Order: sequence, then structure tokens, then C-alpha cells
Amino acid sequence: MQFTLVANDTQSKARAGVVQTDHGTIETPIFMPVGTAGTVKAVHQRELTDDIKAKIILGNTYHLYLRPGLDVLERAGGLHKFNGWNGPILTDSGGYQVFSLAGTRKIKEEGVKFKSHIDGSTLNFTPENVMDTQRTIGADIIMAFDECTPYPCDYTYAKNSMDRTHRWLQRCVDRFDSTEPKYGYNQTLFPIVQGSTYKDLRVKSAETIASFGRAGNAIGGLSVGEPAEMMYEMTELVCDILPADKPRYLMGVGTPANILENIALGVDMFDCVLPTRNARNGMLFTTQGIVNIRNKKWADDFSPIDAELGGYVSTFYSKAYLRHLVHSTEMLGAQISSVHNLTFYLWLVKQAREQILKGTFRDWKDLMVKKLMTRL
Ligand code: PRF
Repeated sequence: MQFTLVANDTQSKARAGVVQTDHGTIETPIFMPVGTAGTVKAVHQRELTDDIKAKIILGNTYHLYLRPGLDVLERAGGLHKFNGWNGPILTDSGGYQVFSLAGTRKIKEEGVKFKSHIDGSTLNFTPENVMDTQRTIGADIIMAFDECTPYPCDYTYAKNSMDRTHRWLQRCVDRFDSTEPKYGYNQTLFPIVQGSTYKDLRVKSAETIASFGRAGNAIGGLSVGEPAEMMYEMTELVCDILPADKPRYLMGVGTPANILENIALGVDMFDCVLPTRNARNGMLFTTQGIVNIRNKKWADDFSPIDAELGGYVSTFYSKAYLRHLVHSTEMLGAQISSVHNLTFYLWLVKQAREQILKGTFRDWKDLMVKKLMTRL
């Protein structure tokens, strides 16, 4: 994997770049649709490429390990072959899902012992086996095994957890660097900064993560319930320490406003379930602001979902029809809403990149943040 910095914004810390992987090129800033179980929920691969114009998608080690399991994935020839997505894939390590989804869990130096949320069986994730699992899934970018601390988190817990995440990182690196890809293309490992909302811990973690000199770096432990201003403060502190010539990935963020503000602080890559999860609940992100499609006010609004956005579903279907589908719990409602929201997120980061290249990003961002968060 290779990263080329193309432009730096003069009025903010925003950057435009290009990430090259063996499965294709990604222009940054980028948003990565979440495909937890090897599928972006309610979205066909053809819609991902042709309508949404996704460049890279996410998968989750935790879910894929439990179902369909490593034997099936290996026999398929990896996740790309299994689900038919030929672009780049990034897998999260499970270091987040284990903490948010699994039943009773025990964190030890060796790793995490937990109960599957599917059948209750006892499982062990260690830095080593999580590297092996991601090798077998075949992601282009694989994530280190970390602990995402909750918010709020007391200082002592945050520090001990961060130190352990750093020790786990050394074990991840040792395992990753002593194993080979299984399917003939390269894989790369991103380490993850933790440190909760404590400035000194964030500085220490960013310095430690940077010292590993990997091809890209991630920021974890944010957008877990802390105020947005606190997240921005931590992102800025960390971005100022992480090397400028490597991509920076902010995990699990966020709203359109969160994405634009963090781009302004130097983040290049994002993922979040928000556009797809909220789509399934009738919340649409549009170029004019936020639409709750369930509201009575759209009952006979026969205008397109979002004429300015363009794209197939957003211009073909009307708000009134989509409202009807959602009210009738028709599956097509979730499909249209998901494709629309992801089209919007990919449009947003593309616009951001163009504004960075033109040197007009900051003023555009300030206007957009206000506009996009208006409830229509
Ligand atoms: N660690 C990992 N995955 C994550 C996070 C993290 O801290 C977050 C935090 N927002 C989302 N996904 N491994």
C-alpha cells in the first residue's frame, strides 16, 4: 500500500491524497461503507460501485470469524472472491466488537476471552490469532487488536488499557511481519491510537504508534459518547503527531458535520454505520439537510429524494413513495434509503476533496456544516 499526498489546504489542516492498494486506488479524504458481515446491509455490489461510487468497504473480523467462519472464507479464496467486491477491503480487528457485542468477557494480557453473541460459545481473541484471521479474510488493510475504552473512563483504567494496547501492537506487528498474504496480493497493517480523552495519554499513544512506522495509522476510542468538541480536540492533538506522509483513519466517525470537521483537522479516512443504520430507521442525509422520511409532511411530496445529489435512487424515487415504503416496512424502503445515504456520504467526501484542491475548503466546510445538520 502506498500513500501520496496531493495537496495541503492553506486555511486548515485538511489534505487531499491517494492511497494505492492491489485492489485499486482510493482518493482521500474517503468514507468507507461498513459491510460488517461481508455485506453492506441492503446494498448490492453493483449499486456500491455504479451508484454510490464506493472505493473501499469495511468488514468485521469478529462477525466474519463467527459466520461464515474461516474455513469457508479460505475455501472461497478470501472475502473479495466470496462477496464479489473487487475493490479494496479494510477489516476491523474485533477489538471494538468484542467490547460492544460479546457477552461476558475477560481481558487479560494474553488477549480477550468472550462469549459469542450468536451461540454463546467461549472464544479467545489474541493479537496473534486476530492477525492470522485477517490474513485469511484477505483484507487489503488490516487493523491491530486494541481495546476501545468507554467514555467516560477513569485515568488509571485508560492508561493501563492504552499500555496494554501498545504491548498488543508489538505482538500484532511481530505476527503480521512473520506471516505472508494467502491470496497473492499485499496486505498492510494499521496500528490504532487510544488514550481516552486524556491529552497526555493521547500524546503518548500517538508518539508510540508513529514510532512503529507503519504505512498508515488509525485513531480509535473516539465518538464513544464524548462531546464533539472533545473529540475534535483529541483528533487535532493526535493528527499533529502522526506522520503527514501516511494516511490517518478515524474509526467509527460519524455525522456529516463530524466528518467535515475532522477532515479540517487532518483525517483522511472514515467509516461509520450511521448512513446505513439510520437509513433503516428512515433518517436521510441530503444536500439540503436531514429528512425524517416517516414524517407526515412528506406524505404527498412527489419531488425526488434529492435532486441536487443526483444518482439513480435519489432522483428516480419521490419522498412520498419512499415514505410509503418505509411506513409499510417494505424491504425496498431500506434499500433505497441505504443507497441514498451512502451516495450522499461519498458525494460529501468527494466535494471536500475538490474544495481542498481549489483552496476553498474551510469556508465551504463552515457553510456545509450548518446546512447539512438542519432538520427539514
Ligand atoms: N477500535 C477499533 N475499532 C473501532 C474503534 C476503536 O477504538 C472505534 C471507536 N470509535 C470504532 N471502531 N478496533
